[in-house]
Amino acid sequence: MSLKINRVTTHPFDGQKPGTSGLRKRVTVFQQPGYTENFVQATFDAVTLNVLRGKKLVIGGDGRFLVPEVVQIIIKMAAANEIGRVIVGTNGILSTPAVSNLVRARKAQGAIILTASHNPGGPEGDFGIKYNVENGGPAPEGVTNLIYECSKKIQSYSIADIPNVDLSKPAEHSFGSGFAVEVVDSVDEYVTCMKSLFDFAALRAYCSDPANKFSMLVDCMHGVTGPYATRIFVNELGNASNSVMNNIPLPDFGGGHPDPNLTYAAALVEKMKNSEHTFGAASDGDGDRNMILGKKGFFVTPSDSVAVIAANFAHIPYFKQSGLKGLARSMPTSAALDRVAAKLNVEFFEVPTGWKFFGNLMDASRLSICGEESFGTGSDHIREKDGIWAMLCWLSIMAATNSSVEDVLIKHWTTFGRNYFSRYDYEEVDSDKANSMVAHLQQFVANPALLVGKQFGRFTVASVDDFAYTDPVDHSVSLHQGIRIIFADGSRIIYRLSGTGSSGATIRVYIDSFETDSAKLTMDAQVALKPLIETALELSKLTEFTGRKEPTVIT
Ligand code: G16
Repeated sequence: MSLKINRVTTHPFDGQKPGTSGLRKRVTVFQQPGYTENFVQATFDAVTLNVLRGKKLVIGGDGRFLVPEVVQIIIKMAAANEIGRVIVGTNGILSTPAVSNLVRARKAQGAIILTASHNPGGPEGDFGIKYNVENGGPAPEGVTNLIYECSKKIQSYSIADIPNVDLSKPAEHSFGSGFAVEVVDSVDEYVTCMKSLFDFAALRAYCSDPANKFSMLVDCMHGVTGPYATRIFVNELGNASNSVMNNIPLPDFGGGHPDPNLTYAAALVEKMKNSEHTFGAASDGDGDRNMILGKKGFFVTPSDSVAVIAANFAHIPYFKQSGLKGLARSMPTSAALDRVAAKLNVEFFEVPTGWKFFGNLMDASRLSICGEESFGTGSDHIREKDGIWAMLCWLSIMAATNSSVEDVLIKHWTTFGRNYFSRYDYEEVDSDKANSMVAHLQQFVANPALLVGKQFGRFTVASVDDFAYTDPVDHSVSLHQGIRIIFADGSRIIYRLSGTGSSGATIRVYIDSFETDSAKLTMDAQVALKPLIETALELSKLTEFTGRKEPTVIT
């Protein structure tokens, strides 16, 4: 029996251009009649004909407001667009890493992820839709550009006349002759994957041995990771049930901002300061970001975290077996990882901001571990960054070396030197003002002689450019990925506009400075970087252009 398909007339909406990671807008924007359907149809138009027709599509969301309704819409539109099978998590919930894993484990041809990541949720918050390709990673720019082109030309969308599917428990639902919906447990396949990468028995022994005085606290920030963290850290590794906090996913994340950094995960930092927990961690709304803390809230920057994981790769069974193929970081991420790559003598890549840029390198077997300053760390086990994976890496290193987080990091700095790093975010700046500031900085790119050779305290400008990247695998070129002022000693100031905000512009200023003096390895980063931060603000005239005196977030 064939399904009844309705073809609904529509008109294009402005601005359906995917950003750094999918289309992210206010919930109220997605609630406009036809807005969500248009973007989903544009996605299918861009990819179904040659990729998805008759094949498998994974759908999962981070549990935020609007996910249940949009999952049902996508299922009906998938049926109408002749997709063969939809694999969806229970209640439509899957973390972003779990989606990536499912695509790969089940050999699906693509996925739609419903998340605005770390952006707040609820009726007044943000929503997002992102398309991932058959390697399990975010669609490359060629695909997202095509989706945008389709969104500008759309005249109608197709939706099947089928009832809402019961997503409350794992089951198989068939419709007509060629369409099925498979509801799967949201956590099972992901746990299987983690067990294949880490030695769970050794980790359980480490966590539960009183001699180690180990105690952990993971803040799920009411995002999607609650059920994953509880299953892994409590049920599998035997930690106390209160080792996981805010572990019930909520549509509005409990009114919080589910971004695991020192500002928005302040509750965890406070609890760590006032307790004897030896390991702290937080993850974001969709479970791909992570923050690592040691005793009393000792902070590990994401740039250091990926460098430490890479330097200790042999303590992680997956890498011990498969070896280390190569390392990579996004351009604004500190150069701590570069030093590890040089020491281990493995290939190293610097890519633009955006996890999608790592996928090609992994598919070409040239990349094992990568990370970004934006609290993203991951490996080629999947094609998304993976918060819980990063926590398990740290646990594995602590268990294998019987060291605290602080000891691991200080030993790393002593061996490699320390890259002091900080990022200043100015959120929801008026877009015209932000663009004027960028135009001002572009003068230096156009005419580097204005700055090159100039001295700012102990820093001499060596070069100025606007970062461009040529993918070593498919040779695609990505221009305008951030303005860099590079100093003679390798220190850097970088300016970028975020591609993940939902209103106005977010200006990001990144500061990276290398220190080898053993007496200066454990300074407060803000103190160590003060002169360079002041130079960054002076050169950009940020306050003059935007009126902002203080950043919204400092990491
Ligand atoms: C996304 C991307 C990351 C990127 C981050 C910040 O993360 O996947 O690769 O680093 O945004 O991007 P921007 O600086 O443009 O805001 P997520 O966790 O938001 O999906």
